[in-house]
Amino acid sequence: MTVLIEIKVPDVGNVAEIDVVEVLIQAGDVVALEQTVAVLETDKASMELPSSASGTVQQVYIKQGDKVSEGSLIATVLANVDAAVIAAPVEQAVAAPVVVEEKAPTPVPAVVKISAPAVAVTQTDSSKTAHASPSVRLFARELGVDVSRIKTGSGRKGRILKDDVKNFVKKVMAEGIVATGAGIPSIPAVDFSVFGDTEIQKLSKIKRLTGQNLSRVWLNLPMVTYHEEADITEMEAFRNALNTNKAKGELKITGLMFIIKALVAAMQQFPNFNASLSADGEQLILKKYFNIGVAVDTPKGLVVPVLRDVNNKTVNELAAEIAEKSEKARQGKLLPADMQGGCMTISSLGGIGGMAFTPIVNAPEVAILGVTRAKMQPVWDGKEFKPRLMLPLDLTYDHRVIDGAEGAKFMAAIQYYLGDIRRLLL
Ligand code: CAO
Repeated sequence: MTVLIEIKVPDVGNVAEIDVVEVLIQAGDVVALEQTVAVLETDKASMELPSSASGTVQQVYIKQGDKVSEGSLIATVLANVDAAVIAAPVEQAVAAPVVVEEKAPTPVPAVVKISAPAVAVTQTDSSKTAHASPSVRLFARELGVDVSRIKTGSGRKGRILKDDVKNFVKKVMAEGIVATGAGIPSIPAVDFSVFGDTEIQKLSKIKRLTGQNLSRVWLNLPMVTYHEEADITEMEAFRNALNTNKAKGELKITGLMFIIKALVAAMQQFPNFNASLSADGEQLILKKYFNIGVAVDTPKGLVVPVLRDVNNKTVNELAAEIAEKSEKARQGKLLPADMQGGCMTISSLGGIGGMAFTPIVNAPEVAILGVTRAKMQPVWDGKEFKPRLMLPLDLTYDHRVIDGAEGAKFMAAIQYYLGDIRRLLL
């Protein structure tokens, strides 16, 4: 025997007007018991209206945007009594809907705030028009997601499903981490054209990658920069003598080659500088090889070719290798392998100028040596001022690995070797 069952709006507690947010059935559809047939919403609550029988929808009496009240007819379902399971007497075929309390906007969960700054975490009015069921809305609210920001869902007719909310969060987290490093608030966008003419230039790939890497290091490493000067008067005299004796076309020696040698000698004395922290921060990996990265300025941005086994190379060999690699770098011909395996990096701005700066560690290395322009200065020797060529040095280190005293001693060692480069032979 078949019976016609009426699905009506149940008692939702003295509410005169209930909005029909969504109608999920149409005449001819086969519905199952408890299947959601419509989504209704009041000022305070949102509910999925379940079917009180299984059978074929004969007629639907509402459409999206309608206003209904308790007892309004939603649809009729033709049910076979033998086969159908009827949840309530036909007269009151209005099984209690799942009511989801519409609370005040969910407070921002801390985890979402940290990892996904770009997500609007407050419930906005526009979210009410999003095509999602109350349970999905509730789920989204719990994650601090404004469902209206999910443009289309993967459900029927673009309906937003739980998986769509999850995917949205994953995407925003990934973007947030890349863009801002650790979920810190991003810099607001400004329309500069309001203030005058502007031109948009795309960042080079090197600049974009360097930027991401530097932000990552900046956010992960507690860094300290220690400044010192080395007296390179004698070293400079030796270097000039070397260069004067060079034949035309032979590579000139710059101070950088001696600085690299002095740095490696100091690293041999202080092995913690030739190390990396394990990813979990629990162990120090000490390296037995001495590869030094040299920051090279190129038209497309900063690159760091690595000079290998510097401890076994002569100053002339280093000069040739730096010339070759910096040329390759400027022509954009360095291979990834040329830039891997560094133990410490030198960033020398001495050819340009400067008094001091704070270089950023090229992690997972634990320290970087910055160099700026050497200058003749009056230096007090205990009896009188003498003109000395002083080279400013800046040592930035990862304070989780290197403590202040060790940093100062390491710098003193570099100073010592540069003060008299014959000490490098000892
Ligand atoms: N004090 C005084 N003079 C210096 C000096 C210093 N600290 N360092 C270099 N000079 C002089 C050199 O002796 C050379 O003089 P001459 O022309 O009279 O021979 C001149 O400056 C140019 O040197 P250079 O920079 O070409 O050579 P270098 O060996 O010192 O450096 C390289 C090579 C590849 C490191 C450099 O060319 C370079 O690219 N530096 C930029 C690195 C950089 O951008 N760092 C910033 C990183 S943080 O954003």
